[in-house]
Amino acid sequence: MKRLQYMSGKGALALLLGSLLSFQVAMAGAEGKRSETLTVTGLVEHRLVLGKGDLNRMKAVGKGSTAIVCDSGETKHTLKSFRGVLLRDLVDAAGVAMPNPRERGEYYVLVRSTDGYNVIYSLNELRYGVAGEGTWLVFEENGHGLGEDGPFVVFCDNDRANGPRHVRMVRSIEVSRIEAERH
Ligand SMILES: Nc1nc2c(c(=O)[nH]1)N[C@H]1C(S)=C(S)[C@@H](COP(=O)(O)O)O[C@H]1N2
Ligand SMILES: [Mo]
Repeated sequence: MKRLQYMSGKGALALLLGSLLSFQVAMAGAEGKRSETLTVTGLVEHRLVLGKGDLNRMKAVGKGSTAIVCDSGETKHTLKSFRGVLLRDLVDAAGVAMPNPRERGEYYVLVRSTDGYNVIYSLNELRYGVAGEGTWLVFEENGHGLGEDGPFVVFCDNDRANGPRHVRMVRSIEVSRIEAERH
């Protein structure tokens, strides 16, 4: 009490700001752990921000091991057992905003990573093609988080060489449309 009385107004303010700041840093640290989220955005009916818990409550499936093969033919990595949801189910959960279904072939899904390695999947192949049955958003490998490849990986199990469309460090998925010229 006495110390506070003797403290200048500025000193007390600094003390207060200092403790507020360390509190905020602590919160940001906790937030950093909690904010491992995936955003589904763009031409959607509901923008989604999903954590692993939300993904687990969707149609999450566990799968066996898959080799990730570069276009050179080299196996870069082997995904051990993994848990994921189909990219198609994620897109359907957000709902594609499509006023004119005749333009369905112009829609695509952009998978964005934090290091700028981005990949598109067309909406039609996800919905009607074989790629759709095997394009996974992976959120667990071998029962654990994905570590530095995470928080999420997307890849297509049905691609002949699945390395090029394998995306590590995924944070967002954007639905878009090519505005093709009409002739
Ligand atoms: N975010 C991100 N994902 C990426 C890449 C990358 O540079 N950044 N490289 C791709 C390439 S060329 C291949 S072959 C595979 C390799 O899988 P790996 O990174 O698990 O070894 O990841 C793909 N995914
Ligand atoms: Mo590659």
